[in-house]
Amino acid sequence: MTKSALQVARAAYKPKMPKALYGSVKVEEGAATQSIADQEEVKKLFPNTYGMPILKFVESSEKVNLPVMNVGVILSGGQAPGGHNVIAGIFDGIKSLNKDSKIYGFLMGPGGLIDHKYQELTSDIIDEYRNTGGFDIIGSGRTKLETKEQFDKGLEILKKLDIKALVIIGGDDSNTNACVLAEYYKAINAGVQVIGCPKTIDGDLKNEMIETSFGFDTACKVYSEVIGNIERDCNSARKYWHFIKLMGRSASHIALECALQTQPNFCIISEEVEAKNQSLDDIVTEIATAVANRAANGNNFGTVLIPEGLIEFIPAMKILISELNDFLAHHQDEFNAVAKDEKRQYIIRNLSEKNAAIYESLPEGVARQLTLDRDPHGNVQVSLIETEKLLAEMVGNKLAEWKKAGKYSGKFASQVHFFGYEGRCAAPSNYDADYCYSLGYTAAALIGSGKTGYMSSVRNTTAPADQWIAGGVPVTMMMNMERRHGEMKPVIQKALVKLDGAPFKFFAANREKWAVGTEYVYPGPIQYFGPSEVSDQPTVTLKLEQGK
Ligand code: FBP
Repeated sequence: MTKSALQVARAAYKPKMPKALYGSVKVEEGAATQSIADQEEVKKLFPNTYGMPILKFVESSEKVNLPVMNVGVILSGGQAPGGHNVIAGIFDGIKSLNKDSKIYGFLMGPGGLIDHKYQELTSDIIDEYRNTGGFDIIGSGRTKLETKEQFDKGLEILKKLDIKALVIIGGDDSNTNACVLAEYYKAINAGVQVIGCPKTIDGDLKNEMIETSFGFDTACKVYSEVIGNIERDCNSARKYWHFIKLMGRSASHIALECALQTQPNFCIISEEVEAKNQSLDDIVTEIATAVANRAANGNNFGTVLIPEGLIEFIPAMKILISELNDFLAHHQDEFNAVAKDEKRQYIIRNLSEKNAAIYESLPEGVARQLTLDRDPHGNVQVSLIETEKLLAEMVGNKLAEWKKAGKYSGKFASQVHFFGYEGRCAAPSNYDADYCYSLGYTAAALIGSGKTGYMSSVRNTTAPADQWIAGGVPVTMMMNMERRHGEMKPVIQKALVKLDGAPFKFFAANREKWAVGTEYVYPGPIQYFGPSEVSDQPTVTLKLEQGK
């Protein structure tokens, strides 16, 4: 592999860790825990892993030398910067407990465990990937690990490789499944511990004990750099409104963090749209008003940030999508037989009156996407809907109406962008490099302490790394019961943007000023070297959440 100059220099970076992890550690156990809701139901489903205490690792003078403990690792779901450092941290941590322990990576996600596809990760391989972005060391995948057959199939290869612990690096669903697996292996006395690590750029796997999911920091910094560049471009040319969609599936954490970093003229927060029961037209009117207000000051340019999951948070769109899903599930063949230019009218004729009116108001392209792009379960793939184009087009139409009515006299030209994949494999920021390595090292300490059903937790991360607190949180503690595919299931509760939380409140208190003025902030590219106040900054979200 030809390496860039940055990659070569970055390979030498030594991630910072909580002070306690540098030598031998001992575990301090807190009080027994319970799930955040539905305690009785969750307890019944996890008789062996429910109620365990929160753990904290503290320095110890005792020398530990544990027996050989081979460990398996799985990267699950979408890429997030820092995954390689989690694996490096596990590797170094496990070797510190016994140098003869081995690490095996299961290839291309949880599917690798089921299909027995794996690779031993030796020190040469690990060294090639330290502080790099991507998940390419072993690949990732979205196979769900959830059935007994899969668990048993996995156990065969774990036994063959004498693996005593499995670390699943994934988001809320993967960690839920990791916990189900931990419970199952404990119930059948399989002798395999299961530990989770919190991953996802979306930032929606967080709670009292998990401050943030790894990758969120780097991805937001990458997007904010480019948003800042666009802001500067639009403030230079003064002729475009830029509509920028940001990845993040459902929660708007990424859009909010980027807004906090770059102070755009407008940022939609899906959770607020839902809480205010806003329609698509309400959102379009709000943006058009911002455009008109700026135009009145001679500023025919601006930036709008749009969270990827917006469509599903607009209550009326949610109802429309649900009716479309049901209708097409039963009439797909009939729909396929309709001539291309008749399809739109066919849908309008067959929807309920209210939904037909909403559908009719949508621009052609989006209406088509709602009926065409469906996943294997028959659901609309909302992430493929080009909301940035939809809003740019609808705002343009609204302004044209206002112009006719003499209510607006500015000029409106738009550009659209979608930032997502370009942030998922960036070289991890110092924050993510340190956080991930610490998460991995903590996972190794949890394994060394014989724990299962825990998620690796590193807290107090707005302080310098030596003051970070490493420990473990029982996964059952984060669970509640939710309806999934028509059945009540125990799942880790997804963290959406809290409208009464400090990051949103800060945004809400400033957004009017940012809408009218041109108060852009240009964060520039991630800095891997240099003064700590430039290169070691955590996200604004985290700082505000921790009152800093
Ligand atoms: P994870 O939750 O698995 O980390 O995935 C995050 C994400 O990047 C979302 O933001 C996005 O909607 C989705 O993955 C895209 O998935 P894919 O890589 O399959 O296109």
